[in-house]
Amino acid sequence: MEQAKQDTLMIKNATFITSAGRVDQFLKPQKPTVAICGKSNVGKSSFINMMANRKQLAKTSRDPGRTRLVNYFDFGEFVLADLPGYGFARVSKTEKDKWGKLLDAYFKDKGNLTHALVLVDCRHSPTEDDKQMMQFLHYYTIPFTVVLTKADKLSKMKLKEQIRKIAGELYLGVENVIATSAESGYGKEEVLKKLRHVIDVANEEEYVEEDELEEEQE
Ligand SMILES: Nc1nc2c(ncn2[C@@H]2O[C@H](COP(=O)(O)OP(=O)(O)OP(=O)(O)O)[C@@H](O)[C@H]2O)c(=O)[nH]1
Ligand SMILES: [Mg+2]
Repeated sequence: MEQAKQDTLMIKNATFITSAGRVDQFLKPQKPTVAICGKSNVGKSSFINMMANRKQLAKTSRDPGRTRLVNYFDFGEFVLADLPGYGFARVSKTEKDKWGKLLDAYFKDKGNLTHALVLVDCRHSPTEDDKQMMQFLHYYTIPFTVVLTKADKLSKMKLKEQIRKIAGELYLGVENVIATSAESGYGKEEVLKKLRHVIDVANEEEYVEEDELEEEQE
């Protein structure tokens, strides 16, 4: 009998794989890959640590713009790619262009990239950079979910209001916006459920492609 499908994802032993600072260093993971994107200092590394249940898997800092590489992590059923943060005012134009090119190249050759989580601070409206990021994802047809960070900074009431407001500003339904807190672990379950679904869909698509290939060969 077929085993009942789990409705949530279990993350047991998340480990760091490698960093890539150049296009020729990008990995081509066999597993479904989930990219984490967001402004510098929004809480990407903290979010990754929360999901992994490890304090220091991804380096966090008070000094924004630290992560300038694509950092890959093995999360068991999927690979997580931590993308360099954008929108940091204090970096030079050349540096910004470099990041833009790196991100562009990353999405263009998307391989097994099946979903992106775009992190946005729950206290603020999405910036122009955030919106551009989402246009990028639309352009490369990469489905995404908006993950609001630092939910512990707002009251329950205010948070609910912000979820509606931010979803509206991005023309998204509220079901595509998940509020989280790396401090308290709030929202982690909801993200795990979303990822469970995303990974199941990616794996099913892969089976379909394999079946089609077999039919062609017959
Ligand atoms: N209160 C609160 N603070 C948070 C949360 N998540 C992150 N922070 C803080 O926000 C700051 C930035 O967090 P990081 O996780 O390093 O952010 P990042 O997006 O990885 O930053 P870069 O890699 O520099 O782009 C740190 O001081 C964190 O402690 C959260 O859920 N709640
Ligand atoms: Mg970081």
